[in-house]
Amino acid sequence: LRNMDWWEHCSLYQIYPRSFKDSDGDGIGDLEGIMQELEHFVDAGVDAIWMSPIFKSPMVDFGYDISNFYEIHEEYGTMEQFDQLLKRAHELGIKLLLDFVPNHASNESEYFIESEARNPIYEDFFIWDDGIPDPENPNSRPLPPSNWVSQFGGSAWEWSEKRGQYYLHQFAVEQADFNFRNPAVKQEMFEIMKFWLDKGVDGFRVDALPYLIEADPADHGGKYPDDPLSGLAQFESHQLGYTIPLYTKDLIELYDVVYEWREFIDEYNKEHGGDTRVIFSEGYANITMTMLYYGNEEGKIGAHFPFNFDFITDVSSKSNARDFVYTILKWLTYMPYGAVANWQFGNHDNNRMPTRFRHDMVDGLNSLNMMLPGTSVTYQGEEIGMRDGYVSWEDTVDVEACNRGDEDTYHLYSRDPARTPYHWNDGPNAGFSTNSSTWLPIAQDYQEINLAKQKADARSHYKVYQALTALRKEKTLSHGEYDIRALSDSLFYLVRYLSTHDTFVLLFNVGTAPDTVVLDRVPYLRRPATVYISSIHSSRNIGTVINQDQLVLAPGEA
Ligand code: TEU
Repeated sequence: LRNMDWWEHCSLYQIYPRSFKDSDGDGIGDLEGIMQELEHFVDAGVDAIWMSPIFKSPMVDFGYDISNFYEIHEEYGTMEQFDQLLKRAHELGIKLLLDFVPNHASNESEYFIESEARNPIYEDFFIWDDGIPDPENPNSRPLPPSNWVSQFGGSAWEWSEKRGQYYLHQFAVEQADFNFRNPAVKQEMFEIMKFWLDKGVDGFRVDALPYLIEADPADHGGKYPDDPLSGLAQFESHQLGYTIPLYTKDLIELYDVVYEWREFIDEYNKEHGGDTRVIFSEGYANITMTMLYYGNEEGKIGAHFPFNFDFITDVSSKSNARDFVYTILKWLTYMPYGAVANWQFGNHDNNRMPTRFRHDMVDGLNSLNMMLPGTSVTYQGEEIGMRDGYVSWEDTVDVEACNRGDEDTYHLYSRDPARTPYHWNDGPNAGFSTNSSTWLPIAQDYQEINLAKQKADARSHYKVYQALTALRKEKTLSHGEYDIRALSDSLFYLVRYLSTHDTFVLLFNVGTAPDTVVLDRVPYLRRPATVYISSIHSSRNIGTVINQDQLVLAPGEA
């Protein structure tokens, strides 16, 4: 069997630092808190962690608006604490990846302040434009250069009084888009990566890549071209969906930047030796554009893998077994030959997994995540089946919800419910903080759903999760073949097999009624078989021997 590099089959875990563990009682998670709980990852069987941004930031988008890419945000701790955290993680055998946000910087960054002041070094660091003279009021402020819209609502252009020009922001007004046609910007990005690599980080999750490059006015008669209007234009004005982002998203030039980063990191790996440092790219795009992050037909190589969001975007509680199989095979079919797959059911931008699916599907979904070929990704809390927290309009802090929503509609946009603090135990504030108020409220169900309880219970989501991370050490799961098929609208199987090694079979009833599997229909399933892991509400205990011809699975049972 070939030697696998760590990232090809690891259990990767996303920490949302603001909500993981508060060590100093200010109601906000911090690095020292993560440090104190590092053993959790050893106990859970996690191999690698990626952390949402921890850099200096005014926190308009909770760290995705970075004002200094080389400093630690003061609420999260100090550089010394970061160095210690990295050292301790490595001592425990855990890899640590940072969130690299190259698309934009905070309007409080030195880059932006100097750019706005036309300091020649930074003048072209962002996308600046005069705008279009208003034919009706020639003496008033010009109109925005194009109809481009921000992901967080409203125009993507913001007027700067100081510079007398518009700047582009595809996210919040306070997140100015870098100009990636400027070589100095590209150079700065290498410097930032090098700074953290020199500290010893194991790589980066790279943020918001589809938005990296926009159409060049030079190719459009000197003007920023308008995006075409979508069918929604008649219903909503200047909102997301109003336009089709033809000139602002998925531009082919952006991939060359990613390929250059890969060359850089490969070079770094070669020069420095040690364990491989990696880049995992983030971007919601169609399957073709997503696969280009892996590399292109001309042999260019990009990210070690692009994050696979298909379980987030393509399936939900409304999906049947065939939808699941189709979604899984989609990625495996389009992926370039020899590439590494990855799977995830949630992150800090989307409703939590048990809420988006059903509560009774937690163990089945974690099993699927862990048993598919490639790397599994867990969002903080999925190991204990944490659900969305309720966050009232008054408590809402997500910039997207505040900008796009109002008291009646904010819940359609808010990412806060997936970001409420982690449930360590059933004590005050779920053991997250000693402060009586936390930056987001603690979800009401923390006494039912928390880590301490699940460690004590004979059966729990957490125990299933531990069994799964252990199971992943089997050669069959790292190196084996797969076979996936729907047996009915509600039931599908995933078989992992490898020559003379044990075969592992996942049977999953994603439907809402009991369903029967005829075991002869599951290839490679030899009988008698043994129940190795089962969902917590299953009537089958671990170790149960299956020798009959058919099995009835309860709704959600796996
Ligand atoms: O998200 C990028 C992204 O594609 C967003 O459009 C995402 O789909 C949106 O948040 C959904 O509501 C990344 C980060 O994950 C997100 O937290 C940041 O807000 C965003 O970049 C800007 O940095």
